[in-house]
Amino acid sequence: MASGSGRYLRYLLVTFFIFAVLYFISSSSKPREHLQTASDIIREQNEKWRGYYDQTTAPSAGATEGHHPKASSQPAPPTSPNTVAGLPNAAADGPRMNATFVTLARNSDIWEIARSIRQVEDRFNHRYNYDWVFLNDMPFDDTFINITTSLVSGKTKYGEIEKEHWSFPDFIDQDKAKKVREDMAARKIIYGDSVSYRHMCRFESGFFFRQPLMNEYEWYWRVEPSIELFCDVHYDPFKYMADHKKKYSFVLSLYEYAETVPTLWDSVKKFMKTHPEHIAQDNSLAFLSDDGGDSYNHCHFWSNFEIGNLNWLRSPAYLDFFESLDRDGGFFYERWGDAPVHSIAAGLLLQKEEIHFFNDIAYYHVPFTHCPTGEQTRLDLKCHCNPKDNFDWKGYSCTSRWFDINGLKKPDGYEAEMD
Ligand SMILES: Nc1nc2c(ncn2[C@@H]2O[C@H](COP(=O)(O)OP(=O)(O)OP(=O)(O)O)[C@@H](O)[C@H]2O)c(=O)[nH]1
Ligand SMILES: [Mg+2]
Repeated sequence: MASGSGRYLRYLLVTFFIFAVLYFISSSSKPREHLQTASDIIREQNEKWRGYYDQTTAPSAGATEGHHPKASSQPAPPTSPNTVAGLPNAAADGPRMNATFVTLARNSDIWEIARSIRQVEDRFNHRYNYDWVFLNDMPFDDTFINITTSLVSGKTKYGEIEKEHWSFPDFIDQDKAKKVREDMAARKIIYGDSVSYRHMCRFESGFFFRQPLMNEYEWYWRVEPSIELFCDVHYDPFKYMADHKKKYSFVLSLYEYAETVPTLWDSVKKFMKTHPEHIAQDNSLAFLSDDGGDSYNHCHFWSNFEIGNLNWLRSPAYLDFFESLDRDGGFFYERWGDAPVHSIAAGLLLQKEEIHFFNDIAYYHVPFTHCPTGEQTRLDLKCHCNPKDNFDWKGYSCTSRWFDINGLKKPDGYEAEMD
C-alpha cells in the first residue's frame, strides 16, 4: 500500500511539472510577440502626440478665439512654467535700505499678528526679505517666536522692554492718575481705565525707536495685529522715503477723541515757546490747527501704520519734544495717544515735504480702510478692497485737509467716495 501510494505521488509530481513547464513557455512567449525596440516605443508615442496636436490645434468648424481644445482621451501635454511676463520677480533687484518692520505685541496677540505678517509678506516682503523686530513688556513665549519666525522672510528679533520704558515715571502722582482712570471709566472713554494702554502709548511715543534692537536700523515700518494690506506693493517704500527725503508717512488720518487729550495742545504750545529752534520753517501747523496755532483741531495721522525714519525720532528735536510732553504728565493724567504725539511732532518739527501720504498702500485697521482712489491703480496693484470703504474723503478724515494745505491735487474720482 505504501509503495502504491508513493508511485501515485510520483505521477502527480511529474504531471504538475509538465503543466508548469508548458505554462511558463506559453506565458513568456506572449509578450515576446509585442516586444518592441526603444525606437518603436518612441515612434508610437510620437504618433499619439501628433494626433493630439492635430486634433486640438486644427481650426474646426465654428471655432472661435478662446475656445478650449476639445476633450480628448489622449494624455494631456506636459505643463510648462508660467511665463514671467506680468508677474513680479521672485526677489526684487536693487539695494536694500537699513530697515525693519517693528511690532509691539503680547504673546496673546500671536494669531492676530500672524495674519498681519502673512499679508505683509504676501503683498510685499517676500520679495524684499526685510527683518522684523518684535517688542514686548514680557518675555515672548515659544509659540510666538516659532510662528512669527516661520512667517517672516527676513530675520526676526525679539526684545524685552526694560521696566523704565514701561512703568510710571517717579514724577507721576499715582493717586491722581488712578482718579483719572476711574473718572474716564465712568465716562466710558475708550481704554480710559487702562494702565497698560497708557504704558503702550507712552512707549510708542518715546521709546520704541531707542530699544537696543532698533538702534541697528535707520527705517521702520510699524505693523499691528489684525491689519490688512489690500494691494501689492511693487516697490520698496523704504527706498522711496530715502530717495525723496521723507521722514514720516501715513495712509489714514482722522480726528482724535477730544476727551483723551484736553491739555495736549497747551503742552505743545509750551514746547514751541521753549524750543523755537526745533520748529521747522515750512511746517504743517495748518494741518493741526485752524486758528494759527491757538488751538488743536485734533487731526492726526493714524500711527498704527507708519513708515518712518528712526534717526528723526532719535534726534534732539524729537527727544526734547517727547521729554517736554512726558514731564507734563498727560500720558497718565489724561490718555494721550502716540498717534497725536507723533503727528504733532511730524507736523511741527518736519518740513511739509518730509511727510508722505502713501495712496498706493491699501490698509485696514479696525474700523477704517484706506483703499486707493483711482480704478487703474487698484487694478494694477491687484487690490481686493472695496473703494466704497475708502475713508480718505469722508467727513471724519483729515486727509482732504492734508491735500489742501499742501496744494496737492486730489486723485480723480475722489468726489464719488465722499459719502
Ligand atoms: N506687549 C504689549 N503690547 C501691547 C499691550 N497693549 C497693546 N499692545 C500692542 O500695542 C499695539 C497697539 O495696541 P492696540 O490694542 O492695537 O491699540 P489700538 O490700535 O489703539 O486699539 P485696537 O482698536 O484695539 O487695535 C498693538 O501692536 C498691541 O499688540 C501690552 O500691554 N503689552
Ligand atoms: Mg491696534
